[in-house]
Amino acid sequence: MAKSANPTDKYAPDKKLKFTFGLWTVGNPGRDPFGEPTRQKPDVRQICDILGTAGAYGVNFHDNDLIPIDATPEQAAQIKSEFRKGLKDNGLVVPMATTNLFSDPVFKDGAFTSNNASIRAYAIQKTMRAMDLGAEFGAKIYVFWGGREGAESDATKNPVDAVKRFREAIDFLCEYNIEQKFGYKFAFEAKPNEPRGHMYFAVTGSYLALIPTLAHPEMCGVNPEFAHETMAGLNFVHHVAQALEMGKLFHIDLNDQEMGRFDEDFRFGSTSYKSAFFLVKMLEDYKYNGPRHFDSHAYRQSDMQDVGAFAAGSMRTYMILKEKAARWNADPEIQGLLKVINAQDPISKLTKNYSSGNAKKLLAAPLDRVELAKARLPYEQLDQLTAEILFGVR
Ligand code: GCO
Ligand code: MN
Ligand code: MN
Repeated sequence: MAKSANPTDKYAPDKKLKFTFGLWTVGNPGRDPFGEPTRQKPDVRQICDILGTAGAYGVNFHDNDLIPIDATPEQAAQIKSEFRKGLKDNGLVVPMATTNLFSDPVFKDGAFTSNNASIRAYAIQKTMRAMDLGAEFGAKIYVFWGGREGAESDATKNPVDAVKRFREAIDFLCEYNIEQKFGYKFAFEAKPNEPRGHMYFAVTGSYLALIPTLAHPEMCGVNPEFAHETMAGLNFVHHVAQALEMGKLFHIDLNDQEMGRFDEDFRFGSTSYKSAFFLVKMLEDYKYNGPRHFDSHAYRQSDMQDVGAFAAGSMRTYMILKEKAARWNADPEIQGLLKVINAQDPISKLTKNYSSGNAKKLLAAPLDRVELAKARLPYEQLDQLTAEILFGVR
């Protein structure tokens, strides 16, 4: 068995938090659109060993991360048995699986939303087979990232048809899930662009709006990714908040990203300290119980030893931010300020539920806007205290 992380370290990864990585994340060989790989791609066994050593809980995969698209049945069986052994030896589980519907040329214009009906059928068939594969390894969450579901020009595809085609595919696959008794929960992952010029379902909210229109809304939720809303200059924490409040946060992709740049997929917490802090605080405050998946990769300059540091660092940063969040919640000065800014008034009971009596009382209430505007909002003080906790001086 691989050497495990130091258990006396208070920032050692906590298995209860279900930290996971994808085969494609730790296995990323450092290729980018402008350059060839900078490190040798590790095999599944090596990936399991790296993650076991770092103290991860699990590992996820796309069908073709595990089994190359053109593998023979014998090769597939061989890889599966190596992977199974790697998982066992490192105490790793597979909580999530997904389909690669973006790498092969057949998907150059999309999968479920392709204009070509045979390609749409192939995409659904490929997903069914990938669901079988995920189930073989015990996955209970199935992610749908619409990698090529989009367009460069709206002359090429009808965006209303795209929504209808996507829904048809998901409704079909939900029935397959039920019939096969896989027990998957489906988690949709939004992204505004890359690799397409414009991607359908650009933000998490797009999927939250689609879900109630599906045949099995209870089976479907979201998998928001830190980098994706951030790329578009949006506040990721707010998107996660809405999913969480709706009971639809089934999975989360943690990484980092600077606004307005290419799809960086940086190590979690490597650049946006404050957003990462508020994200961790929210996940912990609201007792998010799903996997915390790091969908990121090491810098292109890293060697395999540094990839190990990347994996360990991702989890360690989460543990540190979790501790900072607890410190924030326990800070008497911060708590005092929170009381001041969240002014309470018994009159707010009136708007909890509508009745004509309450409406009458509210209309007659003596609410003086000039007086109300005088209430203190010491937000500078509160934000500075937050910064000091993050800077490690409080
Ligand atoms: C991206 C995406 C992908 C998906 C993954 C799961 O990097 O743009 O986030 O990494 O999460 O393909 O389907
Ligand atoms: Mn991404
Ligand atoms: Mn992702």
